[in-house]
Amino acid sequence: MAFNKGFIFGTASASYQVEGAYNEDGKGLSIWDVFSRETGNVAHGETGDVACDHYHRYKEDVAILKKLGIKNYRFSISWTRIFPDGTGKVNPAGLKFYSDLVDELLVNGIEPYVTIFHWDYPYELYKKGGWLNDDSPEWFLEYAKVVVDALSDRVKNWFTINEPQCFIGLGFWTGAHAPFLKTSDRDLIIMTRNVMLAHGLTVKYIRENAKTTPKVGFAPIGPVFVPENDTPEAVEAAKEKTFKLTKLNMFSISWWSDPIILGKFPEEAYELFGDKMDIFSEEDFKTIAQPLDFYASNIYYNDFDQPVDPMGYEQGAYIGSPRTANGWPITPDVMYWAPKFLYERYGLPIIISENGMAALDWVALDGGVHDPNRIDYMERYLNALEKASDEVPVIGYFYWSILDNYEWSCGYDMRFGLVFVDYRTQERTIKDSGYWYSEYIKKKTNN
Ligand code: GCO
Repeated sequence: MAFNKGFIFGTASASYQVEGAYNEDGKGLSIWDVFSRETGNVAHGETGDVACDHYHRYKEDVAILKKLGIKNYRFSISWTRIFPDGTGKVNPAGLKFYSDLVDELLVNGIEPYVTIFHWDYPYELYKKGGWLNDDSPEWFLEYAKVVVDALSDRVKNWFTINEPQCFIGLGFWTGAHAPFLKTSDRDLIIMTRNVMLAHGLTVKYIRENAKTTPKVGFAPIGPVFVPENDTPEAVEAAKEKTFKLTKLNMFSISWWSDPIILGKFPEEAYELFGDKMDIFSEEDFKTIAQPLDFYASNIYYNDFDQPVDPMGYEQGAYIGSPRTANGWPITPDVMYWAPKFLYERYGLPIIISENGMAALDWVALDGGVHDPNRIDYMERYLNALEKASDEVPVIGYFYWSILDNYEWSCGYDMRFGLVFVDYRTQERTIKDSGYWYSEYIKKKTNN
């Protein structure tokens, strides 16, 4: 059992969650800047105004990556740093920040992996209808072009969008994330189309215009079912449940990934939503289904049939079951089954673009941050991934996240980092898990 040679070990982050400097150097407002501060949306009313102050401290943060020997870093670009109004006039200072960050990474021997959009949608465009507006794919392309033109001489690896499941599903379906809305099926389907077109147009642009040969994909989530036992029947049943649409499910894998990779929706989409699906033309699918270099997936735990059990335990939990600080079940087997199922369906090399856990970490009397639970979590998930990589091509793993950061509507309570951040002073302390991951990478890349 071993990861392939050249396996990509990295960590991930996202602009709104770490950067802060929300209104500096010409940056415009995103929907997170605006809606996080409205009463009742986010725990303790916290915002990303300052976050980890990464905008000013990126050199220190890159130095930490280097010290830990983490040679791949996934981060996202804040659209409104580049286009304060979403389209129109470019803000050179915003572009310079990312160009400097890329340089800093490269000088330190760290490969940049750029996510073009990780949820911080421009407020000015939201006011024009956002993803509901049929101009929205072109707005996205206008933004993506500027990013690609400026960075693709140095950046080779691209994720167009992060988790459409969440920025549409949580943003407009369950109402748990900005802009905290619950919209109609019709609107959700229109938004789906525009997001997919934005992705497709951007992939095409990158392929045709990047200054170095690019590797392109996107980063959906993977709510995967795990077989109840080892029999072929159980494996088949789990696979079927993983990809089957039984209702309008904004979190589904097949709803988003089938059109993007296979060029069509699963049959059930047409049975379930009838003529609401007519907005998709043959031409659309040609734009949407651009060839990709990998299938990335953010994976934290497997899906369960029973969302809430009679005792009120959600998602497969039972009395005293292992859970992370935000209540997510710890299910390492998903790291074995997900790559297998996803590879079988989509036929692309697999990257785990996020995996990690929240814990209630603190700085101990001896000045360290001791998080044996996270080390155990990582070891279990990585073992399962390594086992999968013997059977299907798995090419990378990004731990979420390098720093503790702003966990969206949970505010700062949930600490996912390999590095502890004291938000009062911005002091960083590498956790035991950070040192552990460093040793792990060394060991596994020397194999
Ligand atoms: C996501 C996002 C990250 C989260 C992380 C932990 O996957 O939800 O990409 O921004 O912070 O997943 O919830």
